Amino acid sequence: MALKSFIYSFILIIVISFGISSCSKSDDVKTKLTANYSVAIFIPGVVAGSPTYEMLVTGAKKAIAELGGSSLKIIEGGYNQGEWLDKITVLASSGEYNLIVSTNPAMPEICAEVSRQFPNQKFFLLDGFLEGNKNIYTFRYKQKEQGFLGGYFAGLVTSGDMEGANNELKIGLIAGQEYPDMIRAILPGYKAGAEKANKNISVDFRVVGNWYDAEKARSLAVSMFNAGVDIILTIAGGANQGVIAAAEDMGKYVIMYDVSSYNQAPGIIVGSTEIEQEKAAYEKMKLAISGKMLFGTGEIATVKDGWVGFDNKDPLYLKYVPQDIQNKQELIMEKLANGSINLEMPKF
Ligand code: RBF
Repeated sequence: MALKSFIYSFILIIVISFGISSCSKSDDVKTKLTANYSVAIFIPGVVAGSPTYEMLVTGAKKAIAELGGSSLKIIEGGYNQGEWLDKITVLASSGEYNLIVSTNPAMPEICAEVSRQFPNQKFFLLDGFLEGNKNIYTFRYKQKEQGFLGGYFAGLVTSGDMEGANNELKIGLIAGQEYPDMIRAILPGYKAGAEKANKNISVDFRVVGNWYDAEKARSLAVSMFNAGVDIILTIAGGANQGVIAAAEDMGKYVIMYDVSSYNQAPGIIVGSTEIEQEKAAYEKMKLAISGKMLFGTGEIATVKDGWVGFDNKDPLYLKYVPQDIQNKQELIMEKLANGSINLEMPKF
């Protein structure tokens, strides 16, 4: 009996002390903290307006809430990329986190550098690629396919007779900045897709220089539309809003990249490629928490596996996009999914 009540008191003390430590931790964005698996998400930028970042946060929160017993801290690293290495070093050196999570193609290199100094720190990195570091697991999307889906669709629109389409065979791509995935996978995929629709199409590619300046993006878009472009794929985070505004003013078209958002500008946003980043964050976080994440490996997620796609089911897509374009787009999606079109993803 005495032993039993001792055990009860012991358990009570543990429960109370966990409660106190969780309450006393200062944190603005923290989910339930009850026990041992501690996760820090480092956002290389800010969350709002960047689709891949928003999806990571949503998916991770869902996994933490579902499994319970884990804590989640979200740190926005800001737009000064020169500070990211130091900020992640601080996280790793605290020794507080079982896992540091981040997302974008620049993060594997930065985290590998931190990893050399803190070899016990584990990392889970989305939208980037690295193999062979026993503390890092990466999950990258086959962005050549994603670009291809956008480019084919843009090619159909510029070759077709939608109201905002002109006779020139020019399409656009606006990027936040130039980076290897953009230059070696997304842009070549976009061009290949467009050429598949019509080999005479040319691509006007412009760079904002950051991921937030909507005014700069708007003026780039205006000059592209004035030069004969009638549809732009925008991959510029918060700056996307400027591209959409320009298209609205000029009766032109926009394709979104990572997440479908036709209702932001009905009849203007006419296409949207997609990645299942929320699902990836959710499923892989659950693996990590249960000790099953395959550190040391890098996965590449494809159309065939359902991680990359194009939203051709949204009612606004069905309403504004002519049936013949819808049919052709559907066919190309099937060809990527069944492997009859196979785009080599360069290794880098
Ligand atoms: N995408 C965003 O939407 N917002 C960002 O702030 C952002 N910052 C990036 C910074 C760097 C250094 C790199 C390489 C990419 C960044 N991206 C950003 C692009 C993002 O990771 C992804 O490649 C694109 O969204 C296409 O999926």
